Amino acid sequence: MKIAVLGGDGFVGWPTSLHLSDAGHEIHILDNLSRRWIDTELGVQSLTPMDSIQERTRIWHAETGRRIHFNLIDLARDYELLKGWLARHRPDAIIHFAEQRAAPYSMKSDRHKNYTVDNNVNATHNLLNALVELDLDAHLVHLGTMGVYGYSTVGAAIPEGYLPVGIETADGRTVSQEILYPANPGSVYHMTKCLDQLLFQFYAKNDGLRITDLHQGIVWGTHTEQTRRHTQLINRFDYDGDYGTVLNRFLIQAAIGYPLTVHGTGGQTRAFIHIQDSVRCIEIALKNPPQRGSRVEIFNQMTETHRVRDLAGMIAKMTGSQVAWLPNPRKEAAENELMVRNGKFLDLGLKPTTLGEGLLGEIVDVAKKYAYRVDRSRVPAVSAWTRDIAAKVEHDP
Ligand code: USQ
Repeated sequence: MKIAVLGGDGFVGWPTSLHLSDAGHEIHILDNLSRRWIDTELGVQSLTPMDSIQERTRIWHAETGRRIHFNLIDLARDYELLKGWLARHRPDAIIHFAEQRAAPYSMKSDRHKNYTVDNNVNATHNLLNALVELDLDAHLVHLGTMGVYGYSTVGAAIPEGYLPVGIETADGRTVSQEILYPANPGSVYHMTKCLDQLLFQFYAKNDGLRITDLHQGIVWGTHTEQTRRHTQLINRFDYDGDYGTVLNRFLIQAAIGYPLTVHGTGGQTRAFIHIQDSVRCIEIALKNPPQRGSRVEIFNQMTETHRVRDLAGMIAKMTGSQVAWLPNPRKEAAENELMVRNGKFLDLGLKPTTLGEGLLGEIVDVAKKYAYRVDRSRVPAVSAWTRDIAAKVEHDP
């Protein structure tokens, strides 16, 4: 297939591009390199040294003989460029990762909230709009988030996207219907993914676009089979308080002797998936497109759930690290249960990579190798969800 990977320079986009290129697909990355600019804005860098996208693709070609094409396009701002590119190339499938993905970054200031909404919602809408205008029947696979469901304290099993409900009619009968699971975002970033869902629902219904939305949990790990092939193919690995995600942060903190930063009681339960499984899921989704005219296909892309304090306890035991119990900069339930249905990917052949398989140690080793690149002052998470919380966090950082 000819596949456009929008946001193919990012943490999941890059290993996905390599994985699909390796599987024989023709890959075209479209990216505005905003993630690299945000590093510059925040004054942080990936733990792992990353080369330019052009250099990465050159190395991939030297290693494998396969080409990955790169196009500098801003989906949210350059509608005509995007449309022109799609008109010329008419890809069979499009994978959409091109969104600002960090919840803390999206809550940093009014400017960051505006940026996240403008960037994410416009990027998605520009893409859908162009597909209709060009009468392009490419299968669109979008990287969404488990966070669209919210983290209620009830703990009822979360279905894959749709919830059956019974509605009473005027004549007293009850009719059943499946609706999009009620959105309950926990940050401006998560809210943009909820808005994406509505855009997808409309364009699938109105124009028959074929869309798959992947509700992904928190990704951990850094290497995949392909990024291991050459040091310059290495994936990015974030540790800072905005972009570093919880399990990867704990592993890096353990490697540099920094107390593990648990927010609040650590009673938050979240869904997780290893980066290798993430790229496999995307490939499985590509192989199983919905029919034209059917509703948006939704998968829960996660393999296990864990409580934050249990993860900290496991890593502390493994590495001898201390745990720091910090005031929570976020507005979120202190404790929640989480049960998630993920049978669709399992039925299609996904074999989950779980936490206990020695991979945690490998990640600590990667982190130790590059520990000299860590700026310890950038480890604390300082973006607060409200002014009141900011005042508390500043008082007791
Ligand atoms: N947390 C800590 N200590 C830390 C960092 C985080 O206790 O040092 C806690 C947070 O308070 C939160 C949980 O860990 O309760 C998860 O935080 P996270 O930063 O690992 O994940 P999140 O902000 O939810 O976002 C990440 C990705 C996002 C993706 C989402 C999937 O950045 O792109 O959509 O995970 S999910 O969480 O399932 O919505």
